[in-house]
Amino acid sequence: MENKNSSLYIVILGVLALSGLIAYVVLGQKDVSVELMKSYAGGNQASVDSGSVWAALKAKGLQGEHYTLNIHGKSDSFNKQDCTVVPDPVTGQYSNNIFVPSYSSDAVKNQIIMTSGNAKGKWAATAPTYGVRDACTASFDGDAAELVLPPNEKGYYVTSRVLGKPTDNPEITLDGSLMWVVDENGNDLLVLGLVTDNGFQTPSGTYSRTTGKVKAVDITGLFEWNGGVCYFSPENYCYDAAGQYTCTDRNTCCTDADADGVYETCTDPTVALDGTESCTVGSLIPVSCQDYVNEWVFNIGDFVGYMWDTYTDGNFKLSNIRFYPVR
Ligand SMILES: [Ca+2]
Ligand SMILES: [Ca+2]
Repeated sequence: MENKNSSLYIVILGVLALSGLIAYVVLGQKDVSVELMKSYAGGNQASVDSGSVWAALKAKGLQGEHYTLNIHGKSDSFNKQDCTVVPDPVTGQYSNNIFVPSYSSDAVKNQIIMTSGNAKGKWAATAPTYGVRDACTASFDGDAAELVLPPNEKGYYVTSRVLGKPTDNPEITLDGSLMWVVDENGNDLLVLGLVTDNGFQTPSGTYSRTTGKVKAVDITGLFEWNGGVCYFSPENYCYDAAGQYTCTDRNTCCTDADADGVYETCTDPTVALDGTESCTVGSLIPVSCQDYVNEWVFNIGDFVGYMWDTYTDGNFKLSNIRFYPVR
């Protein structure tokens, strides 16, 4: 979330400009209403049936509102000045370009961190602006690239197309992992052990430039998360559309040693023979636990970090990734 070079003035100007512009400029590529089916396999926030969205998008020639991310493959002689991202002073918009090496070496991890959150949450209420905050992976500037994706309640349908000359069989592998799951009070539920990660629908995928016409492929599964999360505040996570409570309650022993409202550690309580729970360290705190099946990964916390380890080969030049908001 670093925004190293912008002054407060630019931020304020950007926010004002953006409220109007986002819808018309970034998302302004004609509206296509994508009809969605929901699957009720589990969790309170039913996952999207990718198949029906895909079919509807294909029928429309993959037009429709979306955000674009271009991942460019570059050689070592790439101009490192392009790593610094400054929002447009007039529109407040950020770029949509990220730079990775055309050929990955095993020595350097080239990572793209994507941040977003639950659409009902506190972080979402800050109206985060889509775009790249750090354009380069570690090969070029020593640390990960960063992208911010505005929260959307039903998530996004995500596609990828690998472009460029097919001669050398360019390809990119994306390997996803969860980085942090922070609640509205700043507790990192992942660090506190309150996240049980069963993995992504598609943990990793390799995408190649095929010969002939480039086809978009569905990569939504890279963002569909399976597992359980326990929350201190259940309101944004534990109620279905009909208002029914869908979480399971239990207790945990948590410590807030410096009394700043953020827990540093949580452990399981000790259970006596009569079922009474107690804590050797910390206080007994109730938590509400949700089981997710193929949930849009950014819905599981107020502020969530998800990362791609990227691996490229075959003189990789460009992958065009599109995030179509599901309505
Ligand atoms: Ca970087
Ligand atoms: Ca604390």
